[in-house]
Parts: sequence; structure tokens; C-alpha cells
Amino acid sequence: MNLRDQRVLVLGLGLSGRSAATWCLEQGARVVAADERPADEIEPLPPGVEPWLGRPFPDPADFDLVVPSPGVAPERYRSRAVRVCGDVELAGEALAVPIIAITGTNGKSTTTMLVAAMLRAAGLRAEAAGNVGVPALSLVGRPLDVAVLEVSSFQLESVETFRPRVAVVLNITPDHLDRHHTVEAYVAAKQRVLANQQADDWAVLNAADPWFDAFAEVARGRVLPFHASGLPAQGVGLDAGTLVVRIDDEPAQRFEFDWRQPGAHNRENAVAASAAVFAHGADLASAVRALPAFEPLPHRSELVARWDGVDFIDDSKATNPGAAQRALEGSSRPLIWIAGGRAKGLDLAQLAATARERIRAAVLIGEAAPTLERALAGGPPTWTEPSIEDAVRRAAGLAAQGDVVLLAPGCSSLDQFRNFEERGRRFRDAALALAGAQAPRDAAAGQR
Ligand code: UMA
Ligand code: ADP
Repeated sequence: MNLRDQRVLVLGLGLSGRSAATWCLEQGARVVAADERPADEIEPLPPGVEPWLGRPFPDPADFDLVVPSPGVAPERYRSRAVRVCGDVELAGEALAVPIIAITGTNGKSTTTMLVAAMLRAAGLRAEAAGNVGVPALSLVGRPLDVAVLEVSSFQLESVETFRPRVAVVLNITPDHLDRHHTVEAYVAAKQRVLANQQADDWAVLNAADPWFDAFAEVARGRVLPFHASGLPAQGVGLDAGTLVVRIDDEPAQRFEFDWRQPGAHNRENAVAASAAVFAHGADLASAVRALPAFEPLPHRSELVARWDGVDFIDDSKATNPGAAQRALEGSSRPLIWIAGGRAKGLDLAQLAATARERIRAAVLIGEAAPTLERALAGGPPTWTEPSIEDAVRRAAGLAAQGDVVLLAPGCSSLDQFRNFEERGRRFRDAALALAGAQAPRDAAAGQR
């Protein structure tokens, strides 16, 4: 896309918007960068970018191109914009290397980081970016063989040309309904990841997911099913702990699968990552060597403190009911569950039903506390606390030796925290303050 002398409006100046403004300026565009936060909260912009801060966005109709940040809803610009192109789409056009794109409701970040690590183990220059927290445009111009992009529904809903050579859809459960309004619209946004693929591209789809057919039907490239607890007739699966790939009538190929992370959901991510690496054409026998060394990402079922026989597990990234549900189902020990936050228009009834079966008590925080309290009424005891620190103290008081205090909120953090990382850090710090001790990892490191 030639941006020279084009009038570009960047909406939102977080991670994506800042990188998009800088990139468009470098392409010769005249850039106005708008954010509704006041100027004193916005870090300085590159010289040459015209700031528009602390007031409503300007009229998109006055610009040749609008580059929205993922967090800016389309209702804010779509009907007035001449042309719209988000940062992921700009990166897709500018990147000179093939893209592996990973989407789905849960497991995107873990799978994205794992795919990049596996590709590197196979000898390729691969880096991860996108919704994982590194703007996609930052990969443009880097010495790479392949770009691995985590893409969210927010980033996908506006794409027109984005064409990943390999697209992975991990799973679908409802999320972000405050933005997409219906599950169908949420799925339609995710389906955009397949919209521009061509016949020799790959759609890596979860054979065990109820939405498999909905994605397979719109796939334009080859479909590669994956299955983490079985062996699909075609595709990638597990057979007695061995990774198996079956393509057409070719003999099945078998690979070592030394995956050490707990949980069925993590195994799904590892099988999906293996399928993506295979679809890319990388040497899978070398790539699987990255599996045993893979470290889980912070705030995903992370053991952060151990005190008086009680484990404190931070799953702050469980920002929707589906992820929290997997966390509850994955634990065999008695649970004191810390949950709540901003529900994003999602129904918490199924999550509460699972919790009734699995927890000893719930400590609730944030906007969703009253809803969860009602949904749990007549079941395990519940307490509502004003802060995460109070919640940790309450949960610790309720826990007996051998119990787990699990932060798996099922909601976004944005009612009380800047992001899920801050929520997780404050949970960890509160638990460590109680324990008056080092984090288990730090303690282990100290013993070495
Ligand atoms: N803003 C406005 N008006 C609005 C909305 C936002 O002015 O109506 C401004 C805010 O004041 C703020 C900026 O826009 O300054 C924030 O933009 P943003 O929310 O798009 O955030 P970024 O920092 O650009 O981060 C985005 C993704 N954020 C969202 O999708 C909400 C990050 O994903 C992503 O890592 C980053 O781009 C780099 O690609 C985060 C996320 O929560 C982790 N994603 C959701 C999820 O995973 O569930 C989809
Ligand atoms: P995402 O980037 O999609 O949010 P993460 O890898 O950051 O994915 O994990 C987010 C949350 O979802 C964590 O709570 C994690 O324990 C849970 N999770 C990870 N993989 C899966 C999966 N395949 N299915 C369901 N939940 C998952």
C-alpha cells in the first residue's frame, strides 16, 4: 500500500496505535494520531505525527485512511471512513515473509510462543508478535524466515487482505460480547483469518471443537484437523503419547511428543502448534525438540506462592468463562476460587454451575461479583471483597492444608486493574506477603 502523502488517522495510542503512527509516518504519510485520554497521560509521539488528544476523535471522513487500534470499536469510525486498515493488516502487506496466524478464544499466546520456539528449533528465523503484546508492524524489516502472529477478533474483524499461509483456530467459546454483541458475530470476526487464504494455504482446525465445521466450511485452503485426545482420520493427533501426522494416503508419520505442561488444554495447544509447524513445511522432527523446554507464560495457571500447605495459583489470563472453566476442571485438589471482574456481556451461568461442583468456597471481586454470588446461591459459601488483596487474605483464611487458592476470574480485569498482568502481580504479591516468603520459583533458584 502506497501511503506517500496520504492523510492517515490513527485511532488510539496504545501499543498498536503508536507503532502504526510511526510506521505510516516512515512511509511518507501525513499522520494525525488521536486518543481520548488527556495529553498528560500519553507518552511523547514521534516528531512529525500530529497529536489529537483528550477530546473526541476527529471525523474519519476527512482522511484517506483510518488505522484503528484493536480496542477501538468499529462503530466509532466505520460508517464515516473512506478506507480502514488495522496494524495487523498493514503488517500483513508489508511483511516479506510467510505468516502463521493463530486465533481462537483461549491458548493463543501460549501457542504463538510455542510455534515460534518450535520453528527456531527447526532452524528457521521466527519471531512472535501481534495480540501477544508486541505490535505486528515491529516485525517488518527484521531478518526473518517466518512471522508468527497472534490475532484477536478485534484485529480480524476489519481485515480485507490479510493472508496467512497457515491459519490456526484453536477453539471457540463466547468472549468479547460487549464488543461483538452475538457469538455469531464473534465467530464471523474469527473466520476472517481464513477469508483471503488460497488453495495452497492451510487452515489448522480443532477437530474436537463444536465450531470445527463452521470454520472448515469457509476455509479456502487445505484443512488440517488436529485432535489432542485422539487421532483424526486426516491430520495431526496423539497415539499413545506419540505425535502422528496423517496426510492423504501417505504413510502416517510419527514424532516424539515430550510435552511436560499440565492440563488437557495445554496439550491441545502443543498439538495445534505441532500441526502449524508441519503445515508450514518446517522439519517437525527437529521442531518437537523445543517441547520439553517450553516454559509456561506468566499468569497462565502459574504457581506463585506456597504457604502452610496451600498453593496459590495465578490464572489471571483466564479472562473469559471458557478459560476459567478449564482451570476449575483441571484441578483435582479442593479449591478456594477467586473470581469476578468485568463480564464483557458473557453468561456466567455455566461457569458457576461447574464451580458449584468443584469448589469449597468462592471469593468474589469486581463488577461481576453480584452476578456470581446469585449464580452460586445455595451452593458453596461465597464472600465478596473490595480488592484483590482482601480477596487473597479471605481465601487464605478459608483454605485448609492441601487446598489451592485459584485466581481464575472468568472476566476481564479492566474494572479494577490496568490489565490482567497487574491483577496477577497483585494476587502474587498479596499471597507472598501472607507467606512472608519467596515465590516458589525464586526459592528453587536460590537453592541451586
Ligand atoms: N482508546 C480511545 N478510545 C477508545 C478506545 C481506546 O482513545 O474508544 C485509546 C485508549 O485511551 C488507549 C488506546 O486507545 O490509549 C488503547 O488501544 P488498545 O485498547 O487497542 O490497546 P493497545 O495498547 O494498542 O493493545 C492492543 C491490544 N489491545 C486490545 O485488543 C484491547 C493488545 O491485546 C495487543 O497486545 C496490542 O494491541 C499489540 O498488538 C491485549 C488484549 O487485551 C492483550 N487483547 C484482547 C484479548 O486478548 O482478549 C483482544
Ligand atoms: P489467549 O492468548 O488466547 O488468551 P493464553 O495462552 O494466554 O491464551 O491463555 C489464556 C487462558 O486460557 C489461560 O487462563 C489458560 O490457562 C487458558 N487456556 C490456555 N489454553 C487453552 C485452551 N486450549 N483451551 C482453554 N483454555 C486455555
